[in-house]
Amino acid sequence: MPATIPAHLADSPALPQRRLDQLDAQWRAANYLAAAQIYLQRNPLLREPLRPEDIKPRLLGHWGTVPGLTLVYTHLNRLIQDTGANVLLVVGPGHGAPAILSEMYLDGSMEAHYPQLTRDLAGITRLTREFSWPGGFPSHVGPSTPGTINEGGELGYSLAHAFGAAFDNPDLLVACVVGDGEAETGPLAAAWHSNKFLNPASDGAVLPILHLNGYKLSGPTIYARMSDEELTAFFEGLGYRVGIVAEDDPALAHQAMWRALDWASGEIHALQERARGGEEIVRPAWPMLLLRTPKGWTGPKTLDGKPVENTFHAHQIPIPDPAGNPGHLAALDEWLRSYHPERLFDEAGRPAADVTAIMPSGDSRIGMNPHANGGAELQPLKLPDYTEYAVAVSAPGATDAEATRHLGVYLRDIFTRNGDERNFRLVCPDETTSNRLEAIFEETERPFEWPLVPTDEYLSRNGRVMEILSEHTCEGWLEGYLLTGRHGMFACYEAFVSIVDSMVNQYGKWLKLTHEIPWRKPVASLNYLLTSHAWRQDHNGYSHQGPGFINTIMSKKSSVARIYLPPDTNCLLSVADHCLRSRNYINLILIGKQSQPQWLDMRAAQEHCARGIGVWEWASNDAGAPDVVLAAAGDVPTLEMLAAAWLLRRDIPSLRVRVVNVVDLLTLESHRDHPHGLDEQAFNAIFTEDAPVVFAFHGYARAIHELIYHRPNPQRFHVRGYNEEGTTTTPFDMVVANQMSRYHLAMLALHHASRMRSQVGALIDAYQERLAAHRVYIREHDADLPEVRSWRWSQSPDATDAPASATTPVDASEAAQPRERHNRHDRHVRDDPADAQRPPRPRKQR
Ligand SMILES: Cc1ncc(C[n+]2csc(CCOP(=O)(O)OP(=O)(O)O)c2C)c(N)n1
Ligand SMILES: [Mg+2]
Repeated sequence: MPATIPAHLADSPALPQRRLDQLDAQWRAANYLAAAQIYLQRNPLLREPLRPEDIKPRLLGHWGTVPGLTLVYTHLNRLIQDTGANVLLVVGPGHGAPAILSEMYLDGSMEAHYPQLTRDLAGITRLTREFSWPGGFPSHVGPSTPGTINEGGELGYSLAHAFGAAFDNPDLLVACVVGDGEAETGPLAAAWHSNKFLNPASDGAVLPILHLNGYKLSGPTIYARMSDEELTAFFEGLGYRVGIVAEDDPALAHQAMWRALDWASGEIHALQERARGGEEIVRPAWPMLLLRTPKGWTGPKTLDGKPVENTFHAHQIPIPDPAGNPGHLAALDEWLRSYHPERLFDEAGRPAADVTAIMPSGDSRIGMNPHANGGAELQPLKLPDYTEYAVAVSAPGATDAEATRHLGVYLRDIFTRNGDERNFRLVCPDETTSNRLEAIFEETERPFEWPLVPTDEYLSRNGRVMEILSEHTCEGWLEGYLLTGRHGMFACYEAFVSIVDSMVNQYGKWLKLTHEIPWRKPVASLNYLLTSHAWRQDHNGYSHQGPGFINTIMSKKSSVARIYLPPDTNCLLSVADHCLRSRNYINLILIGKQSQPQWLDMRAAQEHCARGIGVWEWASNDAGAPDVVLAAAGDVPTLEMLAAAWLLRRDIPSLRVRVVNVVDLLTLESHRDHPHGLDEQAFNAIFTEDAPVVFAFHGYARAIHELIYHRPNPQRFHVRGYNEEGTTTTPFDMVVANQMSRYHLAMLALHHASRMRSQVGALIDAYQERLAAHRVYIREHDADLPEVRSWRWSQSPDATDAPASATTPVDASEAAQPRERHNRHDRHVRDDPADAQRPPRPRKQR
């Protein structure tokens, strides 16, 4: 089998001229309509002479990529018509929306979704006018474009989306146009390796088409300047079989493209037949196409004496000023009429028979492919009863457990229950075992289609846990999987999920827009499970500490964003069940994988999670009127806050302390801004209107200030969170370094609880002394103080519990030195400049 299409072409029989002419008619009609969308606000078929007033006031759109995209689309239509292929098209250069809209207009897919876009003069007038027009169609392919799952604005994600769509869709052929500029991006570069994960027996096929039109926005592309030999070697090295279509004569290009698609389709079927017949195929060599056509092909060759076609000048608006420059108007007129619109549309403005002759019908049309509107296809997951996975908690803090290990068992059973449907996948950058989810591997494994060796673990040809050390690819796969109507979860180290910040920005926009498009049905939510989080990077240290993804998700539309910080295992199970049932959200779940005390039995966890926030009465002694509220969001903050409450109850029992726990972070926001936000009454019932609040937070403190800024007396919230202090150190030293330790929190509470101020000096000194002892101890023992390690919640700490200053004897002279050295971390709370600016406010009379 020759590697390239030109060699393969030589001995092919001639193609039928009539159908080639029809393909060309469709292609020219689509190109014409695309140019008309960019330029014309009236007179769309040039039935009158072109005048300046026909030109849109603002010329917004991308011409350069269009003719290549229409060539691909036209020929996929031919393939569908001839073979019945079930084709989903993913368009990387989505800025070429006019190409896609034109084709979908011509085959009636647009009219099926937007009834005003009739296939006649009125419809054409609307289509051309509404493109890049306020309230009309955006200039990029996106949620409002039928048949698409890829927002083409931010380049780089097409190929990962395409593979995500193909997983577990054995009958689907996903054709994916990759821009040669787009191919330079990191995410796209990693996604070529998706072929190592696509099983020819149980998955669909992806046909990548690298569109080498030579240029990006203002410069040449790397790939286009590589020779055919270099590109062939490169992609064969990646495991593909390479077909090349390289023509700038349209007649020859049609023949080459026709043959290229027949070749690729034949290769795909041959692979699938072998695999589906039971053969184990190692290194399945899927076909891909290199398509070399000029940028801005069939557009103006020159303008004002300078070349346009086949240069980057063709990228957007090849003729910039037809309304103001008569020479430009004439050039546009000549260009548009070169397609002969009078032959492509009849008197009534309907596409001519030849234009639509090679177009599929019904759901076979690319614009009508049901997989592109995945919500309409979505089957709910069969979820086990999560309460059966509960950790028994006889009393708060009595049991320790590793939350994700328990979740792993629950997820394993989700894989089992949905084994026939094959509609659930976990994506993860090489961390499933590290994240302690390995119970999943009792049911399924990690797929890999390249050679396996006997020492591999949990690797098979057909697993459902998608591991590649590319967060971009994980995210792209999952997005493609979800948007085609399936379910999944992305388990990731907290610090490194920020690699996909930009992708989740785009996904959030996609979801926000789909809420506004009636025909887009809700898809399963995008669920992140972030474990291995900032506070417990005991051996990885500072580089692995970064809780900023919370801020990323917080910035998303309230119709989309949900953030959960379950404090223990039973809460995690409840939250996970909720998220897997939900639709159209981005759910962020944050919890550590380490063994930690468990606070709530399942019934209490269910109630707590249903409310999202609550007073933990069992830890409070406020008698309805707290001197101070101690709030926490996150597992480590919850532990420290409970220990702080315990210290205060032990050491100053007359201080009235209320303990609040937040699972659903966005309950803190106003109900006016977020549907989960508490109303004033509910918020004040928890936090009061005026009591000082000490808040321990998993992430950056400012996130809490942002959420509560409009609540009564927001300056009474004293938040401690991750403050970019850390290293490879003990767990307790992390909270000390960031001033979120139990001692820091207790001192903050003492400082702000004005009723007790005269009595707290000695206690603050005692807590400072424990911090000094901590510093000495960890440097000597490489472990936390015994009093910290062995601390457990007890309902009534009393005098039998050793006083804070005496739990571990430390030589006072030893303690003094490090205190000097490390006071950067452990400044007395009263030295904190932020708090110095906020004197405690006088309490209101009740
Ligand atoms: C990640 C990203 N970076 C930059 C841009 C700005 N941009 C829009 S189009 C474009 C050039 C794209 O070139 P290519 O992929 O070759 O597409 P085509 O030539 O088909 O237009 C650039 C850089 C973008 N949309 N996305
Ligand atoms: Mg290009």
